Amino acid sequence: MGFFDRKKKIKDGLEKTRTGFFAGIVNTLTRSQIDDDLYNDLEEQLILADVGPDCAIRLVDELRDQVQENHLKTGEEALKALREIIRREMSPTDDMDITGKPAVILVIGVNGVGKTTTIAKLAYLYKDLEKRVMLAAGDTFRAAASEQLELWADRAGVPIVKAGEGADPAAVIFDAVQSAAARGYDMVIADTAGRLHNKKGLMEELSKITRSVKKASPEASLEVLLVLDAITGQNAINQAQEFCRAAGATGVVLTKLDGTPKGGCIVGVREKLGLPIRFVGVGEKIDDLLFFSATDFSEALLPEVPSRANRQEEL
Ligand SMILES: Nc1nc2c(ncn2[C@@H]2O[C@H](COP(=O)(O)OP(=O)(O)O)[C@@H](O)[C@H]2O)c(=O)[nH]1
Ligand SMILES: [Mg+2]
Repeated sequence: MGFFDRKKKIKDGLEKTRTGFFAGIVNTLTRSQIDDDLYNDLEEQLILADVGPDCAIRLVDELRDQVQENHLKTGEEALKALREIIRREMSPTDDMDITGKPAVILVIGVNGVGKTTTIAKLAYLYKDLEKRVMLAAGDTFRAAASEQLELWADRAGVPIVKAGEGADPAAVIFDAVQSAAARGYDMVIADTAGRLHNKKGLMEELSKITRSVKKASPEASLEVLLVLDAITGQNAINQAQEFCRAAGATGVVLTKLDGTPKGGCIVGVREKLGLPIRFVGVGEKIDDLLFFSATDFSEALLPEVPSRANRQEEL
């Protein structure tokens, strides 16, 4: 995907969020004087945008500090400062580890959040980057889950390893990793069942899967991506905290951002879960997944006010 396509996708994907609460934030910042009322309004709007109460308070505190320290006078300056604070907040400190041979990505999360769809999108995205990708149908709880993934594998044009209903997910993933290693594939992306609400069961299942990945190929790297549904916002984050501690997730995929005005939860996710956001889902189609970029997203959430930007260009 080219630069302009990507920018457009981010903008379109965040349409509801951008034109909703975040437009209110931009308005508040650029229409009023910087005073206590403004900070109060801002805090309220950040909470409405589903950034989360703790995060909203901290963002506003930090903005207040910066306004004082840097003697910011205008709303535009405050807007720019807030954009930068949010960018920093969302920035991952490292890259995903896909250095292994193969690089294994295990996708976890509760039912309905978009795991299977996300796997198809990941396959499509990495295939486009010239990676040889194989899928593993590790959701063996329902036969329909493997069939759904197989349809997506066909669409993305990648092979899939699957087994019958009720098969051991660790065994399916073992087979996929072994076969990928033997055939020189770069990547294995594995589905899992979303039924594991029980912490102990989840932990055992996932550590078994982790062991079988290493057993299948000592050269393999492993990322565990936790998929969260942006429509459920802060609720999803609260539920995810336990789930993610138990599962040893290494990153987050936030899906369905296109379907909610409360996309502010992307800002709170990193802080609450202590995990970097790696990808963002912005639709149901196979190319509706974006690599997460803190810069692109902070700019899309809090765009410059056009009239002022134009005026500055004219000067
Ligand atoms: N609008 C939108 N829908 C999505 C997105 N990702 C997944 N979905 C939809 O969410 C539903 C559940 O997805 P699925 O992958 O089956 O979830 P799973 O149970 O976690 O595997 C499907 O109808 C998907 O089309 C997204 O980024 N945007
Ligand atoms: Mg599924």
